[in-house]
Amino acid sequence: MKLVLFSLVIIGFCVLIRTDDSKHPDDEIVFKKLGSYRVSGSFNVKKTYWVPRHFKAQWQYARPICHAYGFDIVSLETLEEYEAVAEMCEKERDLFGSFVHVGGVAISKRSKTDWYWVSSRQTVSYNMTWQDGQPDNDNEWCLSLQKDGQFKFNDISCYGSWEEKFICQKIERIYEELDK
Ligand SMILES: [Ca+2]
Repeated sequence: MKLVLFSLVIIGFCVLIRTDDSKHPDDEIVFKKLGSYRVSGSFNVKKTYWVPRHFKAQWQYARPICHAYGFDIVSLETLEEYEAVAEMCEKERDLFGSFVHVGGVAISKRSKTDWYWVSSRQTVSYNMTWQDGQPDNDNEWCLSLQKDGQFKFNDISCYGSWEEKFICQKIERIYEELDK
């Protein structure tokens, strides 16, 4: 009888530990593939885009999390790519809260007319589609897409911004094309 009780206590303890472990903040984040895009001007490079299914983070943590999973934070290099990704977000609208963070920052804190992508270090070279009244606040130097009607740009705080979904990217070569 004592042995049975002892075994039950041990089993209960193990179950308790397992339960605690599953709530650990380092639990693996599951990403959903948002879609893919063939890089214009290139016939053998495409990008795939990934969004955490259930996890949200402030802007400052998005890139390190992308890196931890073998991705980088998304860069929307051309108007065509922005439009393609905005359309992908639209199709998965329910995945997102009010915003989805992307990897753009202002070049200078004195001016918010020029922006660049942290993962490619390329300047944004097209007319960005901003939500009404954006960019606005002086302490907002990082980019997010705001889901308000369409997914359009809004400048947000890099540190202490809202916890939101974010888009990671992976650049892949299309080997089938290379073999032809
Ligand atoms: Ca803003």
